[in-house]
Amino acid sequence: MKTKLIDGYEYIEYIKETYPEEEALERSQAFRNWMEKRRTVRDFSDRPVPKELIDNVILSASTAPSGAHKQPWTFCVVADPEIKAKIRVEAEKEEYESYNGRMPEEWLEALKPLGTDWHKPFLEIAPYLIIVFRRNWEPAEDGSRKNNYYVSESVGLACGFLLAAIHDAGLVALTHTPSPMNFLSKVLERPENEKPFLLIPVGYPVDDTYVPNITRKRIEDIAVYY
Ligand code: IYR
Repeated sequence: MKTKLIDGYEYIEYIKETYPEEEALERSQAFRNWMEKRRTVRDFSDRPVPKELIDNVILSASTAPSGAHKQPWTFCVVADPEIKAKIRVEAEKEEYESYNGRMPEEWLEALKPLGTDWHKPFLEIAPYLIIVFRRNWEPAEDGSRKNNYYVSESVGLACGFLLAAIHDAGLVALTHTPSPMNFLSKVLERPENEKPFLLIPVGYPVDDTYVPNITRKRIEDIAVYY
């Protein structure tokens, strides 16, 4: 490994990952086609998932860039049926209130094609719940708080990487946002520097799975070239 000191800090040689144009085009098309197949799934099978798969997708998520490379995330992985049941009870309590008064009519209308409601059986059926926490700061030895930076952006990126890794492993996921979700800090006894960010059930889909017939925006709708 080639190394170099710059301003007193060690740098390592970056091993380039570049391709001839034609190969790059093929790869980008293949990657795009594969990403197009990813879908949010709500109907999970209880088929077990090896823990090593979960370790790997979390490690892939943790390759995401983060503010000042602070990696301000914690992935809590829940397989324990009792904890899953507790989470379901608490989530459904909040979701019931949301769907019955807290969410405005326009929001409920927007969700209708997706078929969501306050029932969250997947919280008990999916073999794993990955609850992603954002670490707003780090506790220092002397009791003070060390800052993290761009925490939302960083954790959002890590969650994106996580979903891609889950898809790559042949698993499915659901980005669930019970609201408010502070109950997760209590149930999982998380320290005060961590706040829940996303709850992601992971597993295999049931045999006969249907997902909403949605389309994705075209390049003209999402990109502006200058
Ligand atoms: N948190 C609720 C509602 C919900 C909100 C959005 I925006 C969605 O895309 C889907 C659901 C729930 O999880 O059901």
